[in-house]
Amino acid sequence: MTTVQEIIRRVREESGLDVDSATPLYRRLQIGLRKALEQGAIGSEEALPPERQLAHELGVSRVTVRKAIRKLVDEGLLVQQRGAGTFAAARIEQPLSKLTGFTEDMSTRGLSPGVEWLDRSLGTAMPEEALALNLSPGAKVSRLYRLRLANGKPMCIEQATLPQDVLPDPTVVESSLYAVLETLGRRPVRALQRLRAQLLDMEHARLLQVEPGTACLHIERRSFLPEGRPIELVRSHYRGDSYDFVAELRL
Ligand code: 16G
Repeated sequence: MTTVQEIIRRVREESGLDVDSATPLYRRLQIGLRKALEQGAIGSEEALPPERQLAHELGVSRVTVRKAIRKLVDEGLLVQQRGAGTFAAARIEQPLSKLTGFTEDMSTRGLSPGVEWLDRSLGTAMPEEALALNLSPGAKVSRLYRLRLANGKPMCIEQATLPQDVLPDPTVVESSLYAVLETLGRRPVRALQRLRAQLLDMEHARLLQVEPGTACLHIERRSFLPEGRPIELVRSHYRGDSYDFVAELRL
């Protein structure tokens, strides 16, 4: 937990409020607060110093503070609770060692999972999909393209490809793919994931409701049945400000 003075010092440093600049003060404060949040100077679910104190110590008006905060609430980085104050939005901690699905992950956290379908279709495997899923060129595949939400907030975009003999009809997936695979007796038991940082393009940024060029976490997952057959290739873009992937390491 950072002290109020330390938070204010970091925000002042990152905002460049004393520098001559054509950028409006609220915008500079918004950038400074965002950086303090991204760098962890204001931790997950930690309270922001009161508006009045921020305005006083940073030498700006309360209107400026309020405007910067409102912008960050719109970005999903801050949440306001009536009568209690403003807090850094909670980050989701996702262990990297358990093979679970999004619906299950959100439900165990008491969050309500949501989905916005962008596409559910049948098609022909592209070369990299055929390679990842051990299919012959031209094999039929089911594709699922969706925006996933937690309590209505966009969390990630997922593009999944499965062999058609594993998932014959993609439209049967309403909310959880893993629940459907379970009923088909084809739930994966193992997966390989590759994570890397990426900058969001216009389309993905729009869907995730962040500025284009914002950093995200790109994850590629290949999941396998008990006998070793790869049955799922998923490429996801996670909002960088909402997720922590946590791995336990042992000697
Ligand atoms: C997770 C998986 C994704 C899987 C989905 C199933 C990662 C990076 N991705 O989002 O591969 O298809 O869960 O979730 O964890 P569902 O059962 O809710 O459709």
